[in-house]
Amino acid sequence: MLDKVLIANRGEIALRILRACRELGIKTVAVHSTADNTLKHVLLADETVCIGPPSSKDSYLNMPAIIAAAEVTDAVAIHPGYGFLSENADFAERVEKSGFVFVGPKAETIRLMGDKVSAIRTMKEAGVPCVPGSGEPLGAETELTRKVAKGIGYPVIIKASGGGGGRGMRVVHSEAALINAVNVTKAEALAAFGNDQVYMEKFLERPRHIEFQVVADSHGNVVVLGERDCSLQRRHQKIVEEAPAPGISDKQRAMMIESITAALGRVGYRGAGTLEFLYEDGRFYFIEMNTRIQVEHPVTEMVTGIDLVKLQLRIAAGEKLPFTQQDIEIRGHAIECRINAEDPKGFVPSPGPVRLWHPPGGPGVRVDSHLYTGYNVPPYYDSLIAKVIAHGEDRATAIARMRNALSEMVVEGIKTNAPLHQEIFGHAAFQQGGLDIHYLERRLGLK
Ligand code: MV4
Repeated sequence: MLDKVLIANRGEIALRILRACRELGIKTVAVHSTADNTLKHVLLADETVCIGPPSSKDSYLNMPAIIAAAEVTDAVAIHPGYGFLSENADFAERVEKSGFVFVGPKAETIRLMGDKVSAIRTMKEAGVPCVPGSGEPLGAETELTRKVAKGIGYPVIIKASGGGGGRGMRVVHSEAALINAVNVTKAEALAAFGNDQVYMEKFLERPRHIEFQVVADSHGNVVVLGERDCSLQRRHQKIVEEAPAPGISDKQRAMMIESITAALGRVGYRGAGTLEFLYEDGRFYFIEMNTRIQVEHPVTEMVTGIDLVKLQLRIAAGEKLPFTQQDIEIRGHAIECRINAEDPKGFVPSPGPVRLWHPPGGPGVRVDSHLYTGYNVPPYYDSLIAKVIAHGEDRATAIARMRNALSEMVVEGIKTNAPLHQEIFGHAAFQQGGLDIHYLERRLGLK
């Protein structure tokens, strides 16, 4: 097993990684900004290194500072968590060239999936269903671009190949607007990602967002751990996630697992990863792949009984997966609420001192949080302060447990979005399941 791991992140995921390390007998190094010396995992870590001022670009995104911290502490591996440098292929490469293990895929795989055109090509070639689209970058010949759009049928969406997660996209409803939209998206993509490649897809109007969790070891074994429905979101920020996705049949899941396994075997995938799909009218369409552990990984852990972060560390240490696809069983249903430090009216961040923190509990309830009474939520980073996860034998039980959990949770001193969650769970539409990605924004707009 790895001797010592440097945790290149903060907040709840840094604590989650620290706990996994402890279980495996791995020593821990916490790196943190000057605003974060009272973070719970920093207080618990075996060693700590301050890597810079509060601004992320000078601390959690500061590659030389992080690699230097690994050098002075004799860490053998770096876990990037999510966000920050987790999907930065140059960072993964520098980590490995400096002699450390990057807890994640090879740099070349991160690069392949970071380029959306090459990710889609890879999946399509292996038989993973993709959105009807250009299949390649749009060239300078406007006549051809018009022809491609006509073939797909309007509305279409223009996406930056270097984008993802909702950045660098533009919907086009008519041929009259097409070429200008392509040019504007290209210009924006060049400015934002240093890459002006764009591609075209059919725009799906009311899809759900369903993603498949995968794990693969460095010996060629790939296992798919089912799917999550993450459709409840606002401005590309997920709010509620659940597993399994309501209404997906075992047969359909099995077909998806087969093609995904083939695709990841072909690219020699290693580590944990997520394939994102849009799901509309009973069909899946691949859109992009994330090569990191995700915020919502606990719902998959609850229904499979597998600790994904420990597994990431085992894979990084060169171990084989301790199970096969046939061993995987989806047990019951799990739902996660992201609790953010923000005013539920207007979604304005609400940092500051936590006067009182009472996490919820009870059967099937899990709380992933770095909060403690007296902790001060800094204003510099994202506002996620806790994830409340409820598991039950079926979806109704998971919802009932989540409503109990939310009602007994106490956070004083800062505002949170818990009231928004309570409201969502009280709605018949949510209880029915299968809402599309625009549901929450439609509802918030109506109010
Ligand atoms: C789409 C789409 C409709 N049709 N692609 C946004 C985030 C990025 N991962 C892909 N996104 C979308 N791609 C086609 N062809 C609608 C979205 C989209 C979306 C997707 C998932 C979750 C939330 C979303 C919110 C708005 C738009």
